[in-house]
Amino acid sequence: MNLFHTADWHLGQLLHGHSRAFEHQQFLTWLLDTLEAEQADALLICGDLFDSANPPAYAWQMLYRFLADCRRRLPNLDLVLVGGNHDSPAKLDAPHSLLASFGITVIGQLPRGEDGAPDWPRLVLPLTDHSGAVAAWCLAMPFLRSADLNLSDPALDTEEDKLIGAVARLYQAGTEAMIAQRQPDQALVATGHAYLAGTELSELSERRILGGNQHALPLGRFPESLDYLALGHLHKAQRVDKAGKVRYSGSPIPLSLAEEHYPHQVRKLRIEAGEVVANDALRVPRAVPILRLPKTPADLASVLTTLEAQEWPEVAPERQPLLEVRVALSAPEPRLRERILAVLEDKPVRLARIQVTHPDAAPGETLPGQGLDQLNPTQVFVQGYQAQFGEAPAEGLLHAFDTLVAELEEQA
Ligand SMILES: [Mn+2]
Repeated sequence: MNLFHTADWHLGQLLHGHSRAFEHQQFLTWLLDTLEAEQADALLICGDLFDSANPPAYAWQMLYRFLADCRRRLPNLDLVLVGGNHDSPAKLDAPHSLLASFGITVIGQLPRGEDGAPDWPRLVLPLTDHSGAVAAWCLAMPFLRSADLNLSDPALDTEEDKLIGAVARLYQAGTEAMIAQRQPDQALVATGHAYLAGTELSELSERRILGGNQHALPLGRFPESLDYLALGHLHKAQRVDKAGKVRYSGSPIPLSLAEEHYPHQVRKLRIEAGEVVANDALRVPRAVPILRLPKTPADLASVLTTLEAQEWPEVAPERQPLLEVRVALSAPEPRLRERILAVLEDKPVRLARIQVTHPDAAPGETLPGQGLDQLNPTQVFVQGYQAQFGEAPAEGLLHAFDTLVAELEEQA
């Protein structure tokens, strides 16, 4: 069977105020064509379908249209969607019985039965090949919040970390539930949306989860009998173990400017006679370029010259590159944004972010023994200014700052 693994779509995302709807639609169109061309038998989407718990209506429409198109064009495709830390578990779950009637599995949140035990029949699914035979079993595990884990269970008292212990036990029990049903020559697959120890985080776009990095899940706590663990959460595609049986597919589009250089991909696995015999990356075509100019931060005058000299191909607004401008400032430049926007006016490019660096900045100066809670706003302002520009703020600026603070305090 041909099994596809993707995650972290983040439908509905805005990147510094710019809609990603066009890029997402291009990806979904490509994915649907690819699934059809590659004769996919199963698709696992491992969390963070949406960027927020309350996504805009168009993002829901995109997802549902994709699912409907999948059903129409690939009637036998097994579709498994699990929630991530960005998704609202309840909202993702709301249509689950409707979607189940179309053969689509959605698990927003770990389902439990009336006795409090995990609802294994919902969580453990057969995946079928083109002939309709079961080729693999899938444990459809969503992102696990501490509320989903029975942390008061005395069995966890022996664990060094209760969160890690509870997650490990769930995977163990789920894998046992799969093994109980497995026939010879059927593979064992699981999904997850989690942060595994020893993996590479991206700048700015992944929220810390499950109590933070101290709860990073060790690879060794996942059942060894799994043939593949399809993960979501990290946006950079990466394998976690040496053999490549545990992988993050990564996001299909860059979700921050810093992810521009990632090899955005979906994974395609070939499973034969209960074994993963091939596991390949299929690169997602980039619909919109991200440009970071200049390559290294320069002073404003030369940045403006660089931008002026740049040739921008004429394209429709939604295809225009997203631009990060990198400026090195040695003095305050209050009209920075206006001056950059003036050069870019009428050009087919979208300004996403201005990254300012201060080459003359003194290395982080905070007074010894003083935390933020021991300083008043003016002291913080003066220190921040000094750290950035190497001198005290001018009298007039300081006065303006004090006036602002006074106004705010009055309002409060
Ligand atoms: Mn994510």
